Amino acid sequence: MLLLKPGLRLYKTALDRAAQEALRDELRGLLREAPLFRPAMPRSGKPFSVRMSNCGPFGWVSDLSGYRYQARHPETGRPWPAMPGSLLALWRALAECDLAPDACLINFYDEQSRMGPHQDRDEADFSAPILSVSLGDSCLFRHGGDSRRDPSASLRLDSGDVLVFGGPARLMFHGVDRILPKSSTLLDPPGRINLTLRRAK
Ligand code: MD3
Ligand code: FE
Repeated sequence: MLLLKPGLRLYKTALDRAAQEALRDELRGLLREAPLFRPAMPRSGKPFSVRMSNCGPFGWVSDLSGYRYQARHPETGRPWPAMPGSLLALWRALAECDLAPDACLINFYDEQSRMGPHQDRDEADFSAPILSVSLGDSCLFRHGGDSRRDPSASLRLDSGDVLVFGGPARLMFHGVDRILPKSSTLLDPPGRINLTLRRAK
């Protein structure tokens, strides 16, 4: 484990190749039940370059009316599929939190996708950490401080890496500057999947 700064822990290759393949295969089935959708920015309606889905009791969605957690897929109207047991086990092993996660956002990035700097503050309680799992192509991840103006640093995240953001890192600004195309053979079609386990409610 690498402590990058207070509250920000990096577990390099927490998932080995076999565990990455097993999770990939589980996600394939899950995304048939809850297909990726393309969210839009509140007010402007500008589409995200990332596509999303969720699993667990609640899912994060964004549309013209705002950001929120809700229990159903915005396009199918069905409840989100259950969170895979392997993800719950990862949370129990690494999150250092007694509460279970009740939401898992699934982001899919193609070669062109980005995520601009933002804070995650739609959760009811910031005492629980957020745990992120990277699969597929590597990315350059940017993390800063609690203000948009604070200096930031860039970090390469590779398939199988897990990051835990808690305590003083829970409200830091972060984003994805770019995907490194063809850096992994895990996913077909190629791209990057990021899973973020959260305590939403
Ligand atoms: C730091 N996702 O879904 S994961 C997001 O790679 C998001 O898809 C990025 O930012 C991705 O909201 C980054 C790392 C991450 C996730 C949540 C955080 C970092 C965080 C919440 C608080 C602080
Ligand atoms: Fe985020």
